[in-house]
Amino acid sequence: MSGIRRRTGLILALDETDPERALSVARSVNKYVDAIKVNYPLVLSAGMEIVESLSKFAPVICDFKVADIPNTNRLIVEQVRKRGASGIIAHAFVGSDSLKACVDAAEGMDVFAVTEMSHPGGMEFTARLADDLAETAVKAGVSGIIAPATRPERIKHLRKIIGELLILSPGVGAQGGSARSAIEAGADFIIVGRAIYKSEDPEESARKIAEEIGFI
Ligand code: OMP
Repeated sequence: MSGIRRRTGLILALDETDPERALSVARSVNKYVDAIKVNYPLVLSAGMEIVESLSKFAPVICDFKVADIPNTNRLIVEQVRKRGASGIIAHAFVGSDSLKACVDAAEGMDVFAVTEMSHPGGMEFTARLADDLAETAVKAGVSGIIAPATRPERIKHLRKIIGELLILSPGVGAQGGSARSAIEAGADFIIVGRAIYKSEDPEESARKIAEEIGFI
């Protein structure tokens, strides 16, 4: 079960480093997104306060790709939870104990585990390990996994391993993937960054992608 409700199926990856612009993009695309994902670029420029500010528009997922020993992972997840985030992204390659530590510390917040990464370098190591990473994620009790929209056939394959868990899929637009193909392959949510926040009209770009996803 996840705390993020699917309405449009679109998650905004807000990697904008100007805090004012980040808030203005969030405000304008608000009605087309089910969650906002923040990563280091924005948090390092705006501070963790941005999580609370963005939560007014949509549930926030902290994409910190947590990848450490269990104790450090737990401490990170606790801090993120205290800031009111709804979800956190962690790496599974550090091992089942580390990933489980994230789930245990999440207390209702969603944990999403990275499997095969969407960029070309994702083929070098993560693709080879993706099946094991997905299995580890299931056993750890995560809410879902991150799988590449740039390789829809891999979404289809990973779906067989994770069953009903959620698939969040980045790589649409700037990385060349298509929202429709990822959804048809079995993704539940599409993660989109530059094609929205760098667009001259973020609201219209978000609307078009939400329409392509097809849940509204
Ligand atoms: P755009 O390429 O600008 O749409 O952004 C994609 C977003 O998804 C960025 O925030 C990435 O950090 C993130 N991402 C990937 O692109 N590929 C992955 O394999 C995993 C992630 C992620 O964990 O969200």
